[in-house]
Amino acid sequence: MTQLSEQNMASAIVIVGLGQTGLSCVRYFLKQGIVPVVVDSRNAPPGQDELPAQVTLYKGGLHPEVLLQAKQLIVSPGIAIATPEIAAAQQSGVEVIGDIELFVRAAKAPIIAITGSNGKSTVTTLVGEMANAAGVRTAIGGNIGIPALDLLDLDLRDVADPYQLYVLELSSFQLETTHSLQAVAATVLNVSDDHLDRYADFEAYRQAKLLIYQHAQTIVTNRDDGLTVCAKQDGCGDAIKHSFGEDAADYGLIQKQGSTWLAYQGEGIISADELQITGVHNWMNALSAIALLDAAGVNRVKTLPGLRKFTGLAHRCEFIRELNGVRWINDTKATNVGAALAALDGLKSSVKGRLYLIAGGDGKGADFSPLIPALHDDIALTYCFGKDGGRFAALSENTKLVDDLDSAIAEISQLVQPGDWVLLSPACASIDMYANFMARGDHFRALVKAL
Ligand code: UMA
Ligand code: ADP
Repeated sequence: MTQLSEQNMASAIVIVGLGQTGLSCVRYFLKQGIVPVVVDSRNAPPGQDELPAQVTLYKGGLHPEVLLQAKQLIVSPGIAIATPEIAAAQQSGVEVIGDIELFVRAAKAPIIAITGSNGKSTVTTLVGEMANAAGVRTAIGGNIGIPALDLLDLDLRDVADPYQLYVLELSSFQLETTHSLQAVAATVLNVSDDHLDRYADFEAYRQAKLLIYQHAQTIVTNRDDGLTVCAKQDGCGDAIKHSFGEDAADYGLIQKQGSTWLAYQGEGIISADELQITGVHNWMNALSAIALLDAAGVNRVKTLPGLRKFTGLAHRCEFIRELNGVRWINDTKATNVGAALAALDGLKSSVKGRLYLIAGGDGKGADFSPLIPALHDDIALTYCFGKDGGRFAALSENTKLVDDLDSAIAEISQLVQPGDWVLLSPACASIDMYANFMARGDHFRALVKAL
């Protein structure tokens, strides 16, 4: 472990966590001539090989002696600010913020801010593509996997052509350490059980999400999910309010010329038939994107080519192949119950034969019971694996517990008939068996392609 030196102990800026976020914070400070120090609880944090030599890393613990002497802690989203060492520093007067707070203090363009339990990455990408289609130079980042501070780079290097709009996907963890966000438009897309291993209860998780509305110019809520609605006491009394939903009010759906249309206050904007993304949940994603861009003042007509072209993201209800009349779908990004339910609801009307589900992994403390009706009604058989595979298998008699994805696919491939579909939509995180959800999806794809 690195020894504390007098010089490093004097560092005012301490970055807690050396993942993607920590490294982006290091780059940000070094560009301004400030040398931070980094603390990480792990013995071998992932980014240590990329850390510039002048930055000292204290690893193998959270080193309270380093945290207590700091002026500012920049805490990575993977670490709870309630962690005793961080809470103690905060109580002694050290400022505790996250990378998004640094970003919003420095950003020179308006910010569209997006959170929710599901659909964040889809809507963030879609808003970015629609804004760019309209000729607005737009950058997307945040929880989507592009650290927000890295987006500021281009502004500094290329001041002649700076970004005109930022679109940030924000997690509840990031919102907890952000205080100065003043989004031009903010949305909570939906709220369902997630990350209950990190929060005292569901309401605490929801309240963290609602922080996105604070000081926003316009807020966009989901009419079909009352949990996204912000009350005055949640800090959004003065914001302009819009909503999206399946009825015809405000941003909604109407029937026109025999088709479903996405509409604003009853006026059709675009027919759902023109979209390449499918399922009602994706129509809601598109409506929220339109509402956010309207609020940001982007010319709606010019954004629509971006919406028409959008084919969705990999790992979200991604079609892998059709083999002997059987369709194989990768929805590894369904890391919670709400996302798996949306996939089952969205796909079931298209399945001509039977649907096989593959689920399980780390359930993050969630209650799986909302899935019970779907497991009985819509699914031929559910194969379960991973840390919470047993808990999943107990939900229904229609389930089979297997060791891993390889066994699930090997067994299912012997059972399927033409017209059947096989869906990986785990309702769980992947970290018990994979580096991340993408590795799980890549494994599924490779196994299915090898059939
Ligand atoms: N960790 C330690 N000790 C430390 C620091 C971190 O054990 O001292 C662990 C954390 O508990 C966590 C892991 O390291 O399990 C990664 O945490 P991190 O904060 O270092 O993560 P980053 O690599 O910086 O990635 C984070 C987001 N990760 C989390 O919030 C856990 C990424 O979202 C995000 O893309 C990235 O910043 C850029 O903004 C990922 C995620 O899973 C995709 N997010 C959750 C979600 O979407 O459900 C919220
Ligand atoms: P997030 O970034 O919030 O995890 P993604 O866009 O990556 O969201 O999608 C994650 C999962 O949620 C996928 O399985 C996808 O099919 C599902 N999903 C996408 N949009 C919605 C929505 N509006 N409501 C519920 N589930 C959704």
